[in-house]
Amino acid sequence: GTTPEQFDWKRYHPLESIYDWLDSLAKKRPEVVSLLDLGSSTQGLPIKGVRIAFGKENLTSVFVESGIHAREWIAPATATYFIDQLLNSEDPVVQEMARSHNWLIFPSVNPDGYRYTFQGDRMWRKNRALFGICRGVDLNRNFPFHWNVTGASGDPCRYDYSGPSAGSEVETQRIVQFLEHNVQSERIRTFISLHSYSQMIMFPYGHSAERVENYQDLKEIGQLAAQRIKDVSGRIYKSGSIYETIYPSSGGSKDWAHGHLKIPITYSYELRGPADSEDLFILSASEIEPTAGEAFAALQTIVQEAGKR
Ligand code: ING
Ligand code: ZN
Repeated sequence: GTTPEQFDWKRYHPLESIYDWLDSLAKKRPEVVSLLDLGSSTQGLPIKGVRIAFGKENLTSVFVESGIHAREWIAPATATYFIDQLLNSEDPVVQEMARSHNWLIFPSVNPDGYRYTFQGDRMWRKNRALFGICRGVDLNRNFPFHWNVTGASGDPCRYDYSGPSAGSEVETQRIVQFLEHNVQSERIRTFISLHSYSQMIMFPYGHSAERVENYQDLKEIGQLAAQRIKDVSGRIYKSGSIYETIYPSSGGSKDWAHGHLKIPITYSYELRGPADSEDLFILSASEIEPTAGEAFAALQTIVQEAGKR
């Protein structure tokens, strides 16, 4: 592992290094950064994040959930990059954005799975809950909103197992409880989840073709965010609803955040995968900075545009 001083975006870091880095930020800048812990995972690991608040009152908050799928290593790397930019960027536009919102950022909401990709199977996706001879619930199929209606499996041996019941998993419950308790008090208006790979910026729903009430806004903001990425790096990201852009899938965190919690601005990123490789989840570490950089540029667009509507 690395010490917090050595933490960087030139390699992928194991869970302990990410958590040590979060701890150190809260210690170094206690007036701005507070450490959050959603509680323990199935296997007893903490689900840590940070709250970044520069002190102004009555701001709205942006919530970032990352690493729900263990093998998508670029997601926690990107979430930590967001944290670093918000705290340390010298760009006045970024500083202004950082100070005009509060930020709740959780780099690895599936810590058991993430740890297992470093110690056991690099291609593990789900959590590590045990079901007879197989393990793991796909936490992005487990949220209690139109649960298990499409694009999810009832078989614990499959990669998209939705779980024994809606919201059955400890990790899902931790996220649900935190958001239910804090959505009003923190004025959470924006919810972002980070995945890989496919180069997409998607909004709800995944469970059906039904259009959300602010479909037009989400579509336009998504297109502007994709255009921003094209301007920054030349990469082409597609934008649209989950259902129409990637595939039908139910029980995702974002369907719940929008449909149940009524958080208006909700996006999932599918970040970069390698151009050609057998394993599209294995993105070279040299691509962390460009991938996270373009994602952060798109986040600026989302936050700015959301503020206008
Ligand atoms: N893709 C996502 C998945 O869970 C997705 C797509 C995102 C579905 C958000 C629903 C909500 O399958 C990957 N690559 O994980
Ligand atoms: Zn994913």
